[in-house]
Amino acid sequence: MACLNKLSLVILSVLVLTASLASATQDPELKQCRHQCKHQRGFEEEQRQQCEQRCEEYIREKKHREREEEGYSRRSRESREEEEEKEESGERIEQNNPYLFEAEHFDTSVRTEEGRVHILKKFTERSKLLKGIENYRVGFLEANPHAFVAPVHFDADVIFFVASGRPTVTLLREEKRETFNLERGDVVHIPAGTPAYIVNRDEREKLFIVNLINPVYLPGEFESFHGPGGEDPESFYKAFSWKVLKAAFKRDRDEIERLFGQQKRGGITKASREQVEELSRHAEGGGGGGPIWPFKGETKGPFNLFRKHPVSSNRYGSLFEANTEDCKDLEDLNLMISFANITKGAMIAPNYNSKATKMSFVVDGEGWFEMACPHTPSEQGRQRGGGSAWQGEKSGKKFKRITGRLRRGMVFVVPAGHPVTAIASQNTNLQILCFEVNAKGNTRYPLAGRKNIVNNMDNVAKELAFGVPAREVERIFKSQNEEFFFPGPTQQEEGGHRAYM
Ligand SMILES: *[C@@H]1O[C@H](CO)[C@@H](O)[C@H](O)[C@H]1NC(C)=O
Ligand SMILES: [Cu+2]
Repeated sequence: MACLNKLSLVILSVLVLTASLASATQDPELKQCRHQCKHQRGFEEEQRQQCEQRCEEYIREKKHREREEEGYSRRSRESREEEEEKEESGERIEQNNPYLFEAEHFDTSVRTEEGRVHILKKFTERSKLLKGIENYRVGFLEANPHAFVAPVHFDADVIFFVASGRPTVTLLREEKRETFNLERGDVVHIPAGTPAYIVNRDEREKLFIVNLINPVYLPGEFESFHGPGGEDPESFYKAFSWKVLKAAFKRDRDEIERLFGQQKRGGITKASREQVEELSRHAEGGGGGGPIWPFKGETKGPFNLFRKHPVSSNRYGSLFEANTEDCKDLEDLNLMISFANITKGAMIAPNYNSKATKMSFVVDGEGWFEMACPHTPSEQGRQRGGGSAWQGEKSGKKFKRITGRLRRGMVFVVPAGHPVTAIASQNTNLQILCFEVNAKGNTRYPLAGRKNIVNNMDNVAKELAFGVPAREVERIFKSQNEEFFFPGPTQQEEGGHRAYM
């Protein structure tokens, strides 16, 4: 008892002490808290572990609180009630769904008054099923008008997609400096180790950049390295000894100390109008000003996804795509980037990727997705519309329906071969950016609509596969004439039960 009291006292003082140190970067609080647990005199191993556990719980709680306050993950009361209702009715659709991620699955890597960076945790922390994309991370940067993102390099290849705002990105490549004035829809590759800085030259619009990160050293893990700067973000120059710095710069310690002691405002700060103008003046132009699509092979540098003709478009939506044949950077990274703009109330054709695994980021809007997954054991059939022949009672193989509501800021993963569809809500377009890895030679197979796989089958094969005359197969598979975007399910068609939206 006495021992427990002592333990909680220590923890309390650790927390109070560290709470005052709370700052933006990769949770110094947690580090500090753990450190103190480790070096607490008279702690047994077990007590130490308990202490560390409490640290983690505290940080988790703190993060949760921060996000709640921010309203980033705020759900309307209504949708929560719906969810509960669904749970009661036994359909626990969003639970144990290892493919869907929301605010609580992101870590904060930078947060200042001018902006923030959040990175999704390593995929394999969530589920072994995501091992195939272990070496990729997804994140986003949000920053105010005229915000400046401090010079940094990563031990990772980074792909930026500009969802809003007008960033000027400068890359320091060997002896050359390359500056690009980017706009919505621009995609740029920052090769591993390349120092880069960004300013949002828009006066009114927030900058929102979605990024894909491909670490080059530790699988699935990467670090940011700030050199030019001071104390916050801390400069890596300061890790060297004074005698080394003095020799390297040929200046005395005082001067060096002064230079690296100034900047304390954090990784994202505010620039003045003049500074923004100066930074963007010598730009080479962004993807918008670049070569006209389609450009082949040798092209490097930014390009704009929306300047290319959509690969599919009708009144129900548009699909933009850049693949490994369009651009050298994408070829090198074996990556495809696509953007689906699904009109409100519409849906994307159920389809699957032959080789590529897709990490989808909801840039705007609401809706839901459904995916067939053979990897998790199917629960006893389905409550609704039960006893469907699709479920194939007799075969051992069962597909589980993976589904989840989608909102701005959420991520979902679609592994290769998995049939999937997404549906926009009745109120807003659903806009999804997809990073598709292992993209070389990928084919997208539609499962419904004009070009679906069944239409392409021999009549005899249709009869054998379905056990009915080919005509009857065609009645179903030739009825939908649209190609890739269709009118979505409506509430009436849902057959009496409540629609998700
Ligand atoms: C998505 O489509 C709507 C029209 O349905 C359009 O107003 C909007 O600009 C499109 N968004 C993008 C990013 O292309
Ligand atoms: Cu699966």
